[in-house]
Amino acid sequence: MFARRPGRDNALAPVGMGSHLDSQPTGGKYDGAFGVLAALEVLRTLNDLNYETLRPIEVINWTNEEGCRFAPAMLASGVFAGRFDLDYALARTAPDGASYGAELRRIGFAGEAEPGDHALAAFFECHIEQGPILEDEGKTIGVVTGAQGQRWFAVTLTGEERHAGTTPMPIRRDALVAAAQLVERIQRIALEHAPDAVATVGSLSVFPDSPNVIPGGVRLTVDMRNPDDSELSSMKEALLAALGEIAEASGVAIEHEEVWYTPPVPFDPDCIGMVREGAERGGYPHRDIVSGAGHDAVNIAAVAPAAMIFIPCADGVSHAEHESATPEDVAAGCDVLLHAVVSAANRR
Ligand code: HGY
Ligand code: MN
Ligand code: MN
Repeated sequence: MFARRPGRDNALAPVGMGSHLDSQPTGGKYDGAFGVLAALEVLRTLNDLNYETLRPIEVINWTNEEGCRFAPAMLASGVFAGRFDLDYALARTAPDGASYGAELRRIGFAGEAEPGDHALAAFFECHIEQGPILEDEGKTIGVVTGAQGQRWFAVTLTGEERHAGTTPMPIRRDALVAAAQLVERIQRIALEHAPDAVATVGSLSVFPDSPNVIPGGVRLTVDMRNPDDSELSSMKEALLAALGEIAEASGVAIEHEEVWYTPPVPFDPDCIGMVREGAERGGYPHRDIVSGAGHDAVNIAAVAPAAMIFIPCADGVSHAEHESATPEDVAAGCDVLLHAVVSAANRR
């Protein structure tokens, strides 16, 4: 969704700013929404000041950033940036069977624009850090220099459903026991790739999910991340080795699909500089930081100069309902966004 404010020369490509409005099942009020509202606040401020930029500027809301209902994450910005084709994205289905395309049509979000025919001169995204670094260091602004790489997997374990009371332990092929061993191995892979690796099994379903049936099937997700691409590959290799070892030892069949790979992405040095100038001009304590979370700006960086502005969040908590940020930090983020966007929009 693009909301456009004309500039003096509307033949020039616009400067975009925004984030996403979708959330997690127990998400907070700031992840995504802060970035879209900050962009709207910049627009309103420019209108209040009757200030005209050379280039048009646009407030952008990217749909399906979280990827928890329709995997993978950052789906719409990925289509915009040509990292996913449109048919692939529209066909993505949720656990309840709904397709992304049908849902977009149902809520009136299915636009007619062709992906790729909307040039951006630059893109800036304001976001809470979603981690503890800025708060721990007493910094108000994170000058985001890039984002770490991610690999997502869907793993299916198939054992044998049998009676929980009559089946002797040695002959069982219990998919949930194999899955439990895998979850522990995945955590060990991250710890073995310290200090920067992270890995999470965030979703796990058991079939037939009955108290007195030995689980015949388990489906689980793996989210692996690392700022270093070769380390991320090494984590993937360790995962594949673990799948083979556990399948061999347990007699449970294990299949996996690599759902998504996004490499570490550096942001644009000029845009980073405009963010840093905005922080300095506002007198905000700031530091460079690499994003641990994925963001739409990471996809947009493939087709336009992009950068991000972080503000602290309480205890570094995000993807949880008690996620919060202070009004002062939110205002500082809006202020730096204003300066970065105006600086970019006044460049021919
Ligand atoms: O998962 C992420 O990094 C983002 O918050 N969607
Ligand atoms: Mn987000
Ligand atoms: Mn998020």
